[in-house]
Amino acid sequence: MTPRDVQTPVRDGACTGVALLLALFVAALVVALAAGEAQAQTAPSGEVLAYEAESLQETKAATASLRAQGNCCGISWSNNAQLLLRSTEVGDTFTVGGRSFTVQSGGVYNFSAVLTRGPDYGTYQLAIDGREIGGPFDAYNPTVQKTEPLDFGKVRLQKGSHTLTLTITGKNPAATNYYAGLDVLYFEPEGRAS
Ligand SMILES: [Ca+2]
Repeated sequence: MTPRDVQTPVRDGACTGVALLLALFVAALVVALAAGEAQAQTAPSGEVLAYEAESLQETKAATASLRAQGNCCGISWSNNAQLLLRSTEVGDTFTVGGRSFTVQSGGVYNFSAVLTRGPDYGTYQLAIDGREIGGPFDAYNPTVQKTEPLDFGKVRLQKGSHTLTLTITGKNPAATNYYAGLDVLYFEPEGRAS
């Protein structure tokens, strides 16, 4: 018996087999593409992490009134709210984060934040995991306004949970109080190029 003799009677079966293999190949391709998409979505590289300040949990009791404040005063915040500290004196502080502020991939991040300025806003210092980052920020402005993302510099974050602390350090002479308002925090993974 030659190979050709064998092929002829099983042609239908061979066709079915080829169709089955093709179907399996297509299915595998779809799965591979889907997996590729999932990886792209979760890849930390180049992905900016954003945390709404008003969604961060208090991990150390604030020394003044701390609450989420909805849009007001002509301002529309990210997620329609900001985290407002109604401080009345230097030294007021709060710490937020913990499980509500975690990163999945350790590394160096460029930290920037959208903050609120106003006539009754003071000057404050931010710290991440207890370490001061950037200089004191004077949040005084004659009218209430939302800033562009302000650059606070680089911070190394290990995989896991972290904290953000705000401490009132003073106020502009023109400011009528020591309030502080945070809208949203951004952490951009530092590029590996260069
Ligand atoms: Ca917000």
